[in-house]
Amino acid sequence: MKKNPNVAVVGATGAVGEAMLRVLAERDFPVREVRALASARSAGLEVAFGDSALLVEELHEGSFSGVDIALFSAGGSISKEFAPAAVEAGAVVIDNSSAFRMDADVPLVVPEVNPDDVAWHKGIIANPNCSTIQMVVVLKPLHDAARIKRVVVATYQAVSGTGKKAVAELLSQTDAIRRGNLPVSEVYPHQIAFNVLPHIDVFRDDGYTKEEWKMDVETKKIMGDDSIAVVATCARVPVLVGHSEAVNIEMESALSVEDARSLLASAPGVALVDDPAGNAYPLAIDAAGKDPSYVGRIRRDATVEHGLAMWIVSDNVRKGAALNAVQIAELLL
Ligand code: 25A
Ligand code: L14
Repeated sequence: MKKNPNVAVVGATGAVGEAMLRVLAERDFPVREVRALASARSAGLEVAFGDSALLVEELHEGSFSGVDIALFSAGGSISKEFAPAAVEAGAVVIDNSSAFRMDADVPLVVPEVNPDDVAWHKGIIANPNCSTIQMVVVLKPLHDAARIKRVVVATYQAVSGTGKKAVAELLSQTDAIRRGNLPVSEVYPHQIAFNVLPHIDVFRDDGYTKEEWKMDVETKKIMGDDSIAVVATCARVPVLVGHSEAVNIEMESALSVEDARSLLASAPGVALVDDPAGNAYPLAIDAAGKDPSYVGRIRRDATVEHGLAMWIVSDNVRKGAALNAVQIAELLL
C-alpha cells in the first residue's frame, strides 16, 4: 500500500460515512485525496472533511479509478453491486455492511483482536457488526487468560445504528407524544420513543434475528475459535448513540473479578469504569463520541463454575463502524 493513499467513502452522507470522514481527519490519516460518494440524491452536496468541504459525487462503476482504499457504508446491496468494481480498479475495500462478513475468503477484522487476519485479504476486508465489535474487544483478553466457553448477551441498541432517518424518527416521535399528537412509525415496525423493541435486523427461521445470529458467528470468526458458544437477545432502545450490553461469560478456568479488572484496565481499546460505590459504570451518553469499548459492573456469575458478568458500552457509529474501518485502513499502511 502507498504511504499516501487515495481514499473513497461510499455512503459519505450517511451516519457512518460522515463519521468515517471525521475519524480520518481526526487521526491525521495520511490521505492524498478523499472522494465522497453517495446516491444521486446527495450528488452536489458538500460534506465536511477536517477544515475543508468535499463535493459529493454520485457513485458509479467508474468512481474508483486511482482509488487505493474504498470504505463502504451504504448498505449490503450497494456493497454487493459496487465492491467488485472497486477491487477491479485496484482498491482494497473495507466494507461495513453484512454482505461479505462470513465469506471464507474475506477477513473479518477488529484491530485489537485479530489484526493479522488483514494479511490474507483478496481485495475485500469486512468490518464486523457494531454489537459484536464492542463485545470482542473486551472478551479477547479474558479468553486469552481463561478460555471462554459460553457467552450469554442481551443488547440495548441505539437508533443511530439504523442511520439518520431512525435518529430523526425517535426525535419526531418524542416530540409528537409530548405535544399530544400521534407518533408516526416509518423506519421501525413499532413506536420506538418510550418503548423497547426486541427486534433488530430481520427474523430468521430459527426464531432469532439476524443481528443475534451475527453476534454468534462473527464472534467465532473474529476470535478464531468455533468452540465459543454465543446466545444473544438484541433489543432497540430509545437511545441516540451508544449500544449497551449485559454480558455473562462462562470460562474453562478460574479468573477472579480482581484479575479480570486488572487485565481489562490495560487491554487495548478497552476503558474500565467500575466503581459501584461512586455510581461509576459505563453509560451510553458518556461513550458517545469516544473511541473505547467501556466495561464495568464486573462481578461473579455464581450460576456456573467459572462465571463473570459485566456491562459493556461503546459508540456504535465510531468503534462499531467508522473508527474500526479506519483502524483497518491504518493496518494496511
Ligand atoms: O445492509 P446493511 O449492511 O444492513 O446496512 C443498511 C444501512 O445501515 C447503515 C447504513 O445507513 C446502511 O445504509 N449501517 C450499516 N452498517 C452500519 C453500522 N455498523 C450502519 N449504521 C450504523 N452502524 P446510513 O444511513 O448510515 O448510510 C446510508 C448511506 O448510504 C448511501 N446510499 C444509499 N443508497 C445509495 C447510497 N450511496 C450510493 N448509491 C446508492 N444507491 C446514502 O446516501 C447514505 O450516505 P443517500 O444519498 O441515499 O442519502 C443521503 C441523504 O438522504 C437521506 N435519505 C436517505 N434515504 C432517503 C433520503 N431522503 C429522501 N428519501 C430517501 N429514501 C439521508 O438521510 C441522507 O442524509
Ligand atoms: O452492520 O442497528 O450488520 O439497525 C445492521 C443493523 C448495523 C446496525 C450491521 C441497526 C447492522 C443496524
